[in-house]
Amino acid sequence: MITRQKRIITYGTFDMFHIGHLNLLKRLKSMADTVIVAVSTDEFNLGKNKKTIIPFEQRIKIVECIKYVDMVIPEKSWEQKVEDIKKYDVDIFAIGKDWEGKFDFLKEYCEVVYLDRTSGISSTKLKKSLKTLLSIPHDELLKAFDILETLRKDLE
Ligand code: C2G
Repeated sequence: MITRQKRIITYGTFDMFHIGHLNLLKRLKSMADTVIVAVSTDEFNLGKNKKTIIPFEQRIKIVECIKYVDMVIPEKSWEQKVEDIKKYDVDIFAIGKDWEGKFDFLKEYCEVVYLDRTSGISSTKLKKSLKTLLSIPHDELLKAFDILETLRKDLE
């Protein structure tokens, strides 16, 4: 008896793609045969009050190239999830636990799973570190690099 392929969908910004995103997508692939990822457009992110560093066209290309991902679509609105689940015949909706409970209304259409997040990393944290680094005056950074270079040479 041929069992139908199981299909799972998730939604996200995937800005500054990092190990937290990769762990989630890898987990999805272990849960289903087909992994569909809806990547938030820049316009949709403005509605989430999320300013992305990497533009949508690049974010969706990066996600598309992840070996665990079978298909990518744009996430343009909060309302599209029900339509997507029907259109792509989805069995499971999955997303990180930071959204726990927010999408229970989808249980009417498919299984809803909230997955553990990867601790210690987030696009917000990466942006903050980048901002701190960029706020250091240029000459101070050069001084720091000189010191590091001297230390490196001493250790040779
Ligand atoms: N994630 C994770 N561990 C992290 C960071 C993120 O597991 N350290 C997961 C999130 O829980 C989410 C996915 O990676 O399931 C994408 O994270 P974001 O890009 O931050 O997604 P978000 O902006 O929250 O968009 O309609 C739903 C929204 O579009 C979700």
